[in-house]
Amino acid sequence: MGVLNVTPDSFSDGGRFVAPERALAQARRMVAEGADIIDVGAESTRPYGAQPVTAEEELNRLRPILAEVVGLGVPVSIDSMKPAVVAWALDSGATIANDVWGLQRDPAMPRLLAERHSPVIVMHNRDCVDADIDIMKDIAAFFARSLDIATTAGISRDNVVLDPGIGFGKTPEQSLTALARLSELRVFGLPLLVGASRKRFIGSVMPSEPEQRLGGSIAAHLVAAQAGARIIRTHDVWETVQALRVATAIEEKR
Ligand code: HH2
Repeated sequence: MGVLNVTPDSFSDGGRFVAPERALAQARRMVAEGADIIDVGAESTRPYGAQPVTAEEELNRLRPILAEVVGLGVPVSIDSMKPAVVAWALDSGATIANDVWGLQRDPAMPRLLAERHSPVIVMHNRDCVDADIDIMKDIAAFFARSLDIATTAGISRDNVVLDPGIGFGKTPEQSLTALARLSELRVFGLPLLVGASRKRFIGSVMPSEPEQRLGGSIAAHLVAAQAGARIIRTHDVWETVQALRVATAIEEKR
């Protein structure tokens, strides 16, 4: 899954793809490099310094590009926590909802996704970081709650992908733990998505700016894939696809 942020303030690529022609060029490039899904976001969810935006502003950022990204021929997911934005994106050809609040922020979200029979990425999140909790217990309890909400709303379990939300409501240590113990989340029997790309926990292991974290991102994504992640969310598609394919080719010789 290649990340396309049409935002001025995303933590690693804010402002780079706000101009529609740049956004489209980046989407085309990611598809050519091997992305199977493009995840389009118009609001930064970074833990510090993100500017909350209205649904209207998100739509203004998405309108010039979404249909053309859909036209590239790979499934498009919409990274938004606002049901109005997700509804518009699904009407415009996006086919997957990426909800960084795991159906738990706005009750209109599960209703909408049930109505549209839309696949949904349920990501773990927390309002407050708490270094003292067992993060795996918290993630599992959150997923159980999201799945209850999904069932009640009429969302088919087959349409749910689970994501531990690396860097969301977690200390860097907890993000590392979530990656180390990812395979425990296989008990839900659902596909797992991991997005570690350029995130802060990498800088906690080796101090670096987001654009200097490609090596750490690839290491985290290979570990995640080996633990069972089926979808990897990345800003650096070519390098990530290459790493995953080489790891798979080696694995096949075992
Ligand atoms: N991470 C980010 C945003 N959306 N969605 C899912 N499902 N999983 C993630 O790990 C995830 C996500 C943060 O990365 P990015 O989009 O680059 O930054 P920003 O939120 O600042 O735009």
